[in-house]
Amino acid sequence: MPLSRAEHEDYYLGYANSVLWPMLHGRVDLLDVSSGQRATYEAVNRRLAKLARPHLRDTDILWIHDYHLIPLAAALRELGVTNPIGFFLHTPFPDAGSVQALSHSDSFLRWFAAYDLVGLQTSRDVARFLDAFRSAGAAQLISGRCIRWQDEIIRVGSFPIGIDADGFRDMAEDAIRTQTPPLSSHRLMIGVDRLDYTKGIPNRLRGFQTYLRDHPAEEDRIAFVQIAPPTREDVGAYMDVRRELEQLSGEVNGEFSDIGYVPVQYIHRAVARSAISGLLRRADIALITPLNDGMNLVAKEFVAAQDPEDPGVLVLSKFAGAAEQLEGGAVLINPHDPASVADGIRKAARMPVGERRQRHEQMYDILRQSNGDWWADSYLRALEASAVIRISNLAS
Ligand code: ADQ
Repeated sequence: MPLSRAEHEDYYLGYANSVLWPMLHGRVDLLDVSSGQRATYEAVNRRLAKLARPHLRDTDILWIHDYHLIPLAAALRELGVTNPIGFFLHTPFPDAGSVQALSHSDSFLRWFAAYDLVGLQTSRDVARFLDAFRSAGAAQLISGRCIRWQDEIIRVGSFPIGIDADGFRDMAEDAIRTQTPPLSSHRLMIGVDRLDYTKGIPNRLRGFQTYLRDHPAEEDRIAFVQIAPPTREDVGAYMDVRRELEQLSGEVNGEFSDIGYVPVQYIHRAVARSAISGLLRRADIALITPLNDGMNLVAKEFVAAQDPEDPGVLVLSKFAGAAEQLEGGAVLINPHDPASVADGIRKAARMPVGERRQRHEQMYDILRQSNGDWWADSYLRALEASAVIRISNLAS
């Protein structure tokens, strides 16, 4: 469905990416609530519902994804659609205070009531989701997955998104066969993210800077490759983080570069998926430090890509959704504290191979058990069960 220029500005750049995205990540300081944007957001969802309506068959199950489309189920219900409709939010669900920062927080919460099941990434998100309704008043908790709010029943569950771990490992193995190895003789540390202020890339550089200051010896040197392609560049907050990152990487390189050693390589463009898989495989450390992240698939892809005999170490923010599943195997850090990031890097760089293998095996088992197919199947089964309850309630 093509968007007009005005819709692109008010719906996509505006309401979705300058209001909902920062709010969902708890960055209410960045909220840009201009008049008209929310009306366009709802209007685009209504238009999409009208466009989809004639294509729906009675037996269809609808699964709607992410924050651009939260009111879509309500718009479909207005058109008389009674099919099971599920929703999955890829971002975190924020604390109740952030939701209240929206000038229309009740309408935001009500959008979720049109779904048979709301899927979130972690149990922490589910707890926050239920809390947002409780804080909005007149809510009655029916169970840990179901709440009655202003005469609406809302069902929610945690369904951590998975990847095809074996497929990614195969791709990484193929990639290193064909890729030219990097020239650097230093240990390789990698970061791969869209250049988004939620990903904590400047914080990670400050952490690396602290590490380099504390470990001046040549044998402790690590070459850090950060791949961060542009995203949503028309939104002001994204221009700011780009400038900050460029300045910081220059600063770190100025302070620590030596003949034959450049500490930071910052690549500000898209890199092919297979090339990324090869780099992840070669890396000794992945430094993944979001300030807040729904899941973070790169963390899982890094684990999948490793050689099980000589695996690298995942240094992971405790604020990534992936930390809930991988806390036993990853080195968890606080991305706000450069000393914690530096300590994580040091631990990873010195970890003996036995411990690396054991941590990797534990994480790889989890990735295999909760892979992409498991995620979709378990969500869709739960959605069908929820829809049966709604339809039988309607009938009685
Ligand atoms: P994203 O914020 O985009 O996704 P993430 O999960 O890390 O974050 O990455 C998505 C995919 O993009 C990964 O497969 C990764 O390999 C790829 N990617 C990242 N940087 C890339 C680059 N420089 N070049 C090429 N590919 C790159 C949102 C949420 C996350 C959640 C996912 C899935 O913000 O928290 O994990 O959805 O639910």
